Amino acid sequence: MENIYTQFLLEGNPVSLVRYGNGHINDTYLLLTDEPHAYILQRINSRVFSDVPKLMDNIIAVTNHLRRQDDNPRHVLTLVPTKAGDRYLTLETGEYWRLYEFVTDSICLDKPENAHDLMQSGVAFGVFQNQMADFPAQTLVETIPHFHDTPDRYRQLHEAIRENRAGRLTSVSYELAFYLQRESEASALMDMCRRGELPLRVTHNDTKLNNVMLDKRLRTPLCVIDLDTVMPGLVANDFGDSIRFGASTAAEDEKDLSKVSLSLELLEAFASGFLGACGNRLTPAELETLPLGAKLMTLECGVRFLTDYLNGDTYFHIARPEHNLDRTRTQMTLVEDMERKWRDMELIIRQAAR
Ligand code: ADP
Ligand code: GN1
Ligand code: MG
Repeated sequence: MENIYTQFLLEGNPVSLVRYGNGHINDTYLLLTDEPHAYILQRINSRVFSDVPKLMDNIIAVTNHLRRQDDNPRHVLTLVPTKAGDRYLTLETGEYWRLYEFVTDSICLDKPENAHDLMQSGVAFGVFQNQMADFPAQTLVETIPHFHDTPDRYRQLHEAIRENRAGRLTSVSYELAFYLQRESEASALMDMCRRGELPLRVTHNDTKLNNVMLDKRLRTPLCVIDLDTVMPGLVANDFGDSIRFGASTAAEDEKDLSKVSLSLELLEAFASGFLGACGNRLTPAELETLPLGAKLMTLECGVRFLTDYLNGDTYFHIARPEHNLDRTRTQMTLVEDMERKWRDMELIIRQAAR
């Protein structure tokens, strides 16, 4: 790895390099130096992202735009150039590497310790929504086409069923039945968008709590990270993915499903943080779709985990053989709990919107 990081313009001498974080897509490392200066080194997943140079153009454009509005270095992801003057490293092997400044004095959470943490992540994504509102969306490349096209995710699930590449089909009949029962609901948001009832905005599209950095001491938002999927999209999806991940009472891969439920307190916290930061931008129709965003993002993510399990775990990083199946099941439990709590979800979100 030395041949990778020494090609970047580092401050200080590297002293250690370790695998870092819990992202499911890129290979991420923490690089420490003998200066008080740390970096995040990433191999970009070029199986998932078919055009990495265009993806990096997106990130450069988005971070430049954010920096023009707030130049505090802790508030925007900062790429460190290579010694050759490039914004990222391209190897002859076809690998792409990038180096980010480690956001100083920050923490990144996989689980909120309390409602305040989740509220602050809502503020971070709401501020991001505001800061990107005047960005020319049509200049962004779709880094993953049909990323939150839930019916297309079902199409991919059907393909995985037909191919049964890992020979796991018969072992997941219960889970499959659950997801197929809800297939007719999958297109609701896409249909509204097609009918012109919802605006396409610049959205983050991967609004998990662990894609936000908070100040280590104050637990206030610093910046939004993981900008690989910033694309035109629906605000309900950004809202919904945060709820799916952050307002669950258990981890995304919890094995004990009795621990998994939707916390209405956490939903309220995220909604008030997010809507407090960007609510007045949203149309009445968008506000009405936020509960649906939470349910469809959870359903869609479950479909994606199940598809990947059937395909033999080729997309999401896994740490154990049944990892994607465990994730599939937590999303089912969460969807069911949202169905039970639907009225309360609507009331809480309407209240927060006021
Ligand atoms: P993935 O697409 O695999 O999720 P991320 O870009 O989200 O990759 O990075 C994975 C993890 O690395 C994050 O969840 C966070 O913990 C950490 N991380 C990424 N970028 C930074 C940064 N600039 N400063 C501090 N931590 C970071
Ligand atoms: C991936 O990269 P990461 O871990 O932040 C995935 C998201 C999923 C999420 C599920 C590019 O996010 O879409 O919702 O896992 N990112 C991509 O945890 O597919
Ligand atoms: Mg991430």
